[in-house]
Amino acid sequence: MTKSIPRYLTGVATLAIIVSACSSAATTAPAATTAPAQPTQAAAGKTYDYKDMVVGFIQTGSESGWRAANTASFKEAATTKGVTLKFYDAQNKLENQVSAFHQFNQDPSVNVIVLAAIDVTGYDEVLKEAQANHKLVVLEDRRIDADQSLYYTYIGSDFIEEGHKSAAAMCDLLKDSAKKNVVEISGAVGASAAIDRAKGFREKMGDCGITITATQTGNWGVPESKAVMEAFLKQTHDIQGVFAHNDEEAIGAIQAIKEAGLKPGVDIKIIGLDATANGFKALIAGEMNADIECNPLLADQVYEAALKGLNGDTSMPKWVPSNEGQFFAAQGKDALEEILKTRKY
Ligand code: GYE
Repeated sequence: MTKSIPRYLTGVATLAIIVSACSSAATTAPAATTAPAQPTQAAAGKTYDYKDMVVGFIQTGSESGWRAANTASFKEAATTKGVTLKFYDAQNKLENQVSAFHQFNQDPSVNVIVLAAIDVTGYDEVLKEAQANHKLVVLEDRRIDADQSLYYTYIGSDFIEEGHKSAAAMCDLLKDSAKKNVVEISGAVGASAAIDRAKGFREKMGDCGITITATQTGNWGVPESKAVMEAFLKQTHDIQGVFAHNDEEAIGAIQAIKEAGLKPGVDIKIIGLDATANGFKALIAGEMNADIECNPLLADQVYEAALKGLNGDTSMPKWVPSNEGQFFAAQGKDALEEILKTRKY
């Protein structure tokens, strides 16, 4: 039974999907075939184990250190648990994610689909298709604006809370500054991480009278964020702080500030997000003042949740927020170097 697939779903030709763990390596998408097996609770009496789990994993792309750590956690945990992982890198294109999702829906071997959503919308059709094909869907990293009945659970950070923490940290950094003009280098437009961090920061910035005087996306990357900060500095040097939505964006801003003859972390306070190794190095150098952690190591929680779902567990909450901390240059070089030694990303 071949379904008529919407035009935009046929746009992208065969997708490159990397298969790993206990099945032999292959690199091309499985062809769409007849109606898939019925994995979840429908398979009465069957108790699933990790070796029965075939996961179609739809990653955003490879845009940052955080993303690399997130991808590595899924590949490593799949090998450790014996999960068959079909990994797809969407190169940060929504249409690629939707096409891969459709292909996994049509793949009879896949019983779990994990999505790290590039955007908050655009997945309803393939989510409904997954439900019709008895695929268990787990969201990781980023939330989406879809009916919760269309996915099993979401495991990811409270990005609004990260925005709150960022504003509180900036308020503290600017407590002795008469002026509190802050520029924002935001994440990719449409990403829940960017939308919610921006919202959280704005909810708390009024506590100390911070004003966001300029905002623009740096698309999670160093070079683009450097160019954004150069443009901000061309406009004015009356900037007391930078709120960057991830470490790469903060590092781009730091480079531009230095090239403008100013001292990052001193003349202009810098806050980053993720707390990756590169973020720590900027903290240790005193060029970044605060780094709000966002945990990329989500694979174990996601696979555990998926196994519960395959075995019919209906007690799983719809959102499992990650546990996260924050780090400050003020903690001192030695202390931060000790912490850095203990971190996996
Ligand atoms: O902050 C950024 C990555 O979704 C939390 O995406 C993630 C964000 C992270 O590109 O570095």
